[in-house]
Amino acid sequence: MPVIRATPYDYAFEPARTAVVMIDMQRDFIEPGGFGAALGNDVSRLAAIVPTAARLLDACRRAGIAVIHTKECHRPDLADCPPAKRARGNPSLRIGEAGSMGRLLVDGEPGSDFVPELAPRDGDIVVAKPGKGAFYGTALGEILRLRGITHLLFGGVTTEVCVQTTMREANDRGYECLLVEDATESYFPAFKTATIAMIRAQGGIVGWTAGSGAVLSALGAEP
Ligand code: TIU
Repeated sequence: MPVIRATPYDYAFEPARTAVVMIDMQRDFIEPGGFGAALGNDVSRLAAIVPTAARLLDACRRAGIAVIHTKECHRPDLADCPPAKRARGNPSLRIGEAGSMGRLLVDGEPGSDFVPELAPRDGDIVVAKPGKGAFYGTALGEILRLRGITHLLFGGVTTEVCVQTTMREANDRGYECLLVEDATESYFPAFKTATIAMIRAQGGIVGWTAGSGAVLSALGAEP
């Protein structure tokens, strides 16, 4: 069984019972003119992890690990968007309003799509989610149950919002969760650091963390 040299201790997993969940690597969060920018964030930091995330997904596919991409988005009629979410932050553009990549955070619009380097491949699974956590309002739990998945590797954006929320949801559901430290990023470096620290504190209260190099070596891939 492969073992990742992780923190706070080694993480052993069976590839056939493991999925990698790449959270919300969408143009709306990573490129200028999208939802992340409308909230006032400097989005330039997030693009830096794209090559690492792509290497991680490729290695997982080769190892027989299921690849799941999530995307935060809403129906075009916004019937699944709580008014409180739409109003939050008094943004320059609200969810559903038109920006340079189409209507913000609306499924099917250019901004809701994945960055091209991380486009889903044949056999990957895409989960559209209306919330920050990927289990809320989605079939993710059923998808994992039908495949007998017990272990989840996480990457994506942003570390302390959708990634952490989803990891906490998964941890409470009994999954063994590991965050790939250099395959996740935040608009706020201190929040990323704090999130990694709080996940693995107290003996791994939410799960494990490891660098992508440790994951790739466990998979027998070139770091
Ligand atoms: N604002 C922010 O940091 N994140 C989000 O709104 N969504 C995700 O993290 N995907």
